[in-house]
Amino acid sequence: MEDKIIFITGASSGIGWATAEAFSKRGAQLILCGRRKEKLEILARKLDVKTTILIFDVRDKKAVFDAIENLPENWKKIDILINNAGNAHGLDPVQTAKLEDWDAMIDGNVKGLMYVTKAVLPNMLSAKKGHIINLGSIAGKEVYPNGSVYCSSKFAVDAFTQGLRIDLNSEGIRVGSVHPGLVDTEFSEVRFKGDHQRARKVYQGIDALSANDVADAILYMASAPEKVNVADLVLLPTRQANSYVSNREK
Ligand code: 8X3
Repeated sequence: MEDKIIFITGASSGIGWATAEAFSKRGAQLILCGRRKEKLEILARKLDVKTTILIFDVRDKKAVFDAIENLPENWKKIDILINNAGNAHGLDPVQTAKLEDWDAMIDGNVKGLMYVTKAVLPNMLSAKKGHIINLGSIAGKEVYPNGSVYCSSKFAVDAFTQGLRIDLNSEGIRVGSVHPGLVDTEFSEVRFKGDHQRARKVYQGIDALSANDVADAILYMASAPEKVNVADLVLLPTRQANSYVSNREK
């Protein structure tokens, strides 16, 4: 990973933060992207490698393209794009869910991921190499109650990943996705809008994955030999069989 340039969205917390740490330990140079400047600055100070920070919300198309087009020349040759930014907002049936929650999920998890990909691609195309790793979810493999729109967003990530892999097949660019099950991060705090008790309950007795576990999987995908593309990786806590079946400690 030495001297490779890695572009990570949603780097200010959770899986994005852990991924930045994991790649920094391998000597990679990091473009840390997110909405929270102070958090990214704290992360950058912690890491012992060259970093640059880009502040944008992936939902803001103009901000995404401006930030990436204006990267300094020495940061433009991105080797690996890790499309991590994304969130769940609410866990509600269609009939009572809030439209603004739907917009946030579709605009961020789907359109945002597509914008960032489209903006980074020209540099990879001219280099005739690159690697794009998308953060999907088991929510993109099976639909669960009250998750219709979050699951839709992650099904879309899965479909986009597959389509992108087909489109870029002749370009020497690897495309894959990792689909985690329960990962103990801020994810549920955001989904339940700060209802801490409800959020903690999600991870009780399940020995959930940590952000570091997912970062390790991403590092594995990125470190595989050039001829190997880890196309689709589902990562679950051992106690979780799928979205419905888990063996929670009582
Ligand atoms: C996060 C996993 O099962 O909470 O994407 O939707 S789940």
